[in-house]
Amino acid sequence: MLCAQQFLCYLSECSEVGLLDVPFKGGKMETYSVLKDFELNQLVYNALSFGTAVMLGAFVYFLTQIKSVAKQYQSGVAVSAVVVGIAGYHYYRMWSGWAAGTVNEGYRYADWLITVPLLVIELLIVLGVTADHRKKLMTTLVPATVLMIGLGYPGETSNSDSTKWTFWVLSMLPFIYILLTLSKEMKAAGTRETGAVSAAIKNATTILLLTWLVYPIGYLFPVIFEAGNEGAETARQVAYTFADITAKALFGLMILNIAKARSGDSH
Ligand code: RET
Repeated sequence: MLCAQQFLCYLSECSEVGLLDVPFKGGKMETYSVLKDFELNQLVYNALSFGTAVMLGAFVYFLTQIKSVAKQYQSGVAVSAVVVGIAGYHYYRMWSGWAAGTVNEGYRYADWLITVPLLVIELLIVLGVTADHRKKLMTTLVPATVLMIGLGYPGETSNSDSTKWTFWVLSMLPFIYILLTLSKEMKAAGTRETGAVSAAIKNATTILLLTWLVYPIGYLFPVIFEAGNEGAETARQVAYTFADITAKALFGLMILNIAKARSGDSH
């Protein structure tokens, strides 16, 4: 069944069907897929493709919005554009790798390593904290994000449950610190402000807390289910992808909302 489908696809060159990007080797068709289950493999392929499309679309949109906010918030929107631009590139690489039958978790972690500190920075730009306080927050929060992602990688790429748990616990320490610090700052900013600005900050807080929680849970899927379970691997990939879309593109929109609400009087 799969072979017939692939052959038809090959004839009609319908290369958008992930598994069916069929390399032709030595007169014999070879297919490469990460997961043996066709449906699950296709689901991850589609999620990664969707992620690429959303990130690149959001990149163009944020670029068009930079000038729509007051000068002091423009860099916040520009950073949002940089974040989804970098993610669009990494998603493209993950998607095309998956289509070729390979997974390189390095792209995901390289992406986080660059974009998570940037997300923190874009938030601090529109939050309205004093320049001094912002600097202080950045000097602890940015290293904490790097530590969180750096400690997650060895666990993510290990096959041993005990290694995975060890690095999960280690990575949770900076994670908890970051979430507590950011939610405290956001709560304070929400109360300091009134009206549309306060509402926009509260929305951004909810999105941030909910989506960031997905990551440490998604990481544990292959530990909770047995290693190599294809359903768990699919769930992990899909969870990370949707969390990334929310944490970068939707959160970017929230940042834009805050910046626009703040620009209301002055722009
Ligand atoms: C890891 C390892 C296991 C423990 C924890 C993790 C946290 C990851 C987070 C990633 C956030 C990424 C974002 C990307 C969006 O651009 C590394 C999975 C706590 C919180 C926000």
